[in-house]
Formats: sequence, C-alpha cells, structure tokens
Amino acid sequence: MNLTDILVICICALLNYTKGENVDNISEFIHTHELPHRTLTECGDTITANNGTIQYKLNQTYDANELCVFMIRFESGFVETTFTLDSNGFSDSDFDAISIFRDMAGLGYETNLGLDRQTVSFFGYGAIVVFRTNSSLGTGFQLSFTPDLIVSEENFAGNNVLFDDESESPLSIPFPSNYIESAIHNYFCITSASKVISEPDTFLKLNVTGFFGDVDNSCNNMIEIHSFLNQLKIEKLICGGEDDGVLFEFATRGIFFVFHRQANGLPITTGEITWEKVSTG
Ligand SMILES: *[C@@H]1O[C@H](CO)[C@@H](O)[C@H](O)[C@H]1NC(C)=O
Ligand SMILES: *[C@@H]1O[C@H](CO)[C@@H](O)[C@H](O)[C@H]1NC(C)=O
Ligand SMILES: *[C@@H]1O[C@H](CO)[C@@H](O)[C@H](O)[C@H]1NC(C)=O
Ligand SMILES: *[C@@H]1O[C@H](CO)[C@@H](O)[C@H](O)[C@H]1NC(C)=O
Ligand SMILES: CC(=O)N[C@H]1CO[C@H](CO)[C@@H](O)[C@@H]1O
Repeated sequence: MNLTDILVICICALLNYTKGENVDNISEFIHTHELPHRTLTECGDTITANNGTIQYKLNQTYDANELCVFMIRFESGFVETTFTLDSNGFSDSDFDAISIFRDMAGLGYETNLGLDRQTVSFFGYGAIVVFRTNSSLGTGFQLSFTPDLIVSEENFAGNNVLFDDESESPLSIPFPSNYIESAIHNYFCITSASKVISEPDTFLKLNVTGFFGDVDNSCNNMIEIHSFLNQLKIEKLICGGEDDGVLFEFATRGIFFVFHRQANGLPITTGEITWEKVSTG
C-alpha cells in the first residue's frame, strides 16, 4: 500500500463518514493492514510487551528539535532484552539520535543508538526510548526489541504516560487509575509538544509537591525527577519527612521524567505536579 492508496482511503472516508468515525476507520485500517503487530508509531505511544517494534517516520523526513518518547513495560517482569536499530536514515548531525533509558524500578541511562551503534542488550522492567534531532536532514527509523531471558516475573502495577500539552496540568497523585493495594510504579514523561524548546529564555517549568506520611524516613515511597536534553540529569529524589509538603521547582528545555513509586503497606502518597512553558525574556 502506498501513499496514494492511503490518500484515496482518507478522501473516501471523509466523504462517507463523520469525522470521528473516519478517523477510527483510517487508523484501524492502517494499524491492521500496514504495520506489524505491536508497533509504536507516534510520540507518547506505550506498550506492555516483551517484544515489539517502534517505527517512526521511517523513510520520511523528520523535523529539527524532535523530542519523541516511546514507553515500554516488559510483560513478563524483569527481562534481559536486546534492542536493535533495524533501519534508519539519520543524518550526521543526528548520528546518535536514539537514547535508551532502562527501567530498573527507577530510571537509568543505557546507551545511544544511531549511525555508530545499532544494538544493545540490558536487564530491566522496561525502557523509555527518546528520539531527539538537531537537524531536519534525515529520515526516521525502525527499532525492535526482543527478550533474551526472563529473569524474574516480579511486576509492578502503574501507568506510563506522556504529557506533551499544558492543558493536562495539574496532575494529582495518586493517579486516578492506580489501584491502591499493590506496589505501583508510574512513569510520567512531560515535554512541550514533543519538541526541544529552542526559543531564547524559554523553559518548561515543573512544580512537584508530595505528602508521603513517611514517619520512618524510609523513602520507599518517592517521586524522582530527571530531566533530559543532551544527557540524563537527576534533578531530585523527593521523599521522606524532610521533603513532605515542600514545593520543588524545576526547569528544562527538554523533557522531564517523573518516576512515582508507591510501596506496599505504606501510607498513600498524595501530591500535585504542575507544568508550564514559560518565557522569561
Ligand atoms: C514476539 O514474540 C512472539 C513469541 O515469541 C513471536 O511470535 C512474535 O513474532 C514476536 N513479535 C515481534 C514483533 O517480534
Ligand atoms: C523504506 O525504505 C526501504 C529502502 O528503500 C524499503 O526497503 C522499505 O520497504 C521502506 N519502508 C517503508 C515502510 O516505506
Ligand atoms: C545536537 O546538539 C546538541 C546541542 O548543541 C549537542 O550536544 C549534540 O552533540 C548534537 N548531536 C549531534 C548528533 O550532533
Ligand atoms: C510553581 O510555583 C511557583 C510558586 O508558587 C509559581 O509562581 C509558579 O507559577 C509555579 N509554576 C508552575 C509551572 O506551576
Ligand atoms: C472499513 C470500515 O471499517 N468501515 C467502518 C467504519 O466505521 C463505520 C462506523 O463505525 C462502520 O460502519 C464501517 O464498517
């Protein structure tokens, strides 16, 4: 199926159906007929699976300053996995455009993939993949992941969600769909429209307040903030009595990763996360 076919389907659909229906039909059509099963194609797509594929702008020109996030949870728990960059059209200015962060019940940097390196193996509960570009001189990629070994079937409930729009702020903790009896790991990624902020004196600002009720200062319940632009930066591990109810403020031109852990048998953390793109110039 080529682009012309898709256009014909789109136009026919527009003529025949109301907007909502035709969007559903087209996406259903493309998903079932164009792409292999378990394929992530849009910034913010998430998956719970041991194997799958990310296919983003393959053979299509990307934009400069893209900051596109894909989130993966391994279905079986703690897994040794291999990520392979099957195909890419990256320009030299974007030679290492893919950054992979492993979920070790907390976020860690693993490696970059691109023109110099196409494969990596590591252990984790999942991964966050970020595609970041400096130029618009290349085309996108296909990246796949497969399990090598299921190490432990220990699993955590929770959500992986990208917020790339200020209208979704504020976010309250506990997250609505969290069920409270079990351990919860949430990963929230926050960007400004899935782009690096390039305007001068302009930042994505983040405010975080948590009430942990942690009388033992165990820090088993926590909210951990990282930012990423050119490298992963730990901003703050917020937990314990000292941080209880304190407002923490952060700023980046890239992305915020918010890891929220709720442990078994501890008071439920409550709190609020707000963000806004702010120009200080
Ligand atoms: C994922 O693994 C299953 C079972 O091993 C296999 O049948 C399937 O083809 C794999 N899918 C991908 C996208 O690699
Ligand atoms: C992308 O281009 C390659 C090489 O020309 C081709 O083999 C592949 O089928 C193309 N994929 C898509 C999805 O257009
Ligand atoms: C992209 O730009 C950033 C900031 O100037 C730089 O740190 C990074 O090395 C560049 N990446 C490549 C692949 O040139
Ligand atoms: C963060 O809190 C400060 C102090 O209350 C406030 O001035 C600012 O607008 C807040 N920023 C965001 C992004 O909510
Ligand atoms: C091709 C296709 O799936 N068409 C469906 C589009 O959506 C309408 C309304 O839900 C269905 O009636 C069509 O069968």
